Amino acid sequence: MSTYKLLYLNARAGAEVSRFVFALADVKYEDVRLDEKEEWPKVKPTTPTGTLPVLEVDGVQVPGSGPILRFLAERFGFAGSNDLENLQIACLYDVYADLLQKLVLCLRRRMNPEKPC
Ligand SMILES: N[C@@H](CCC(=O)N[C@@H](CS)C(=O)NCC(=O)O)C(=O)O
Repeated sequence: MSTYKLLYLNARAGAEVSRFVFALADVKYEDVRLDEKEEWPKVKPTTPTGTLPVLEVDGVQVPGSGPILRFLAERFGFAGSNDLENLQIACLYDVYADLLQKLVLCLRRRMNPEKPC
């Protein structure tokens, strides 16, 4: 049986939908939530692209919220049943990712109005 470790910051954002997929599939995984100031700077150089989320599957590290989500959906039976359905799912994810990015920008501006994004 495969082992899974999902690395992200202590936040929902880019890892939450993957966490939902693990929960929906009832598959055990290690949900690693790194402290952004204390832990992440030490872990960052050990990741493939220096960004989170990272999924470790049987010791293989893969970065990218979209690719991770697609992989988990396919592996656990939540992918579309044909290429058109997969395209529609990919489009929905794109809209979600764009909205999330805008939301994060708005929140950052609100928290730090004087600091450029
Ligand atoms: N398009 C990438 C974006 C990755 C990204 O920028 N992740 C942020 C967290 S949402 C990150 O790693 N921030 C910490 C850093 O860049 O050091 C994805 O969706 O995985």
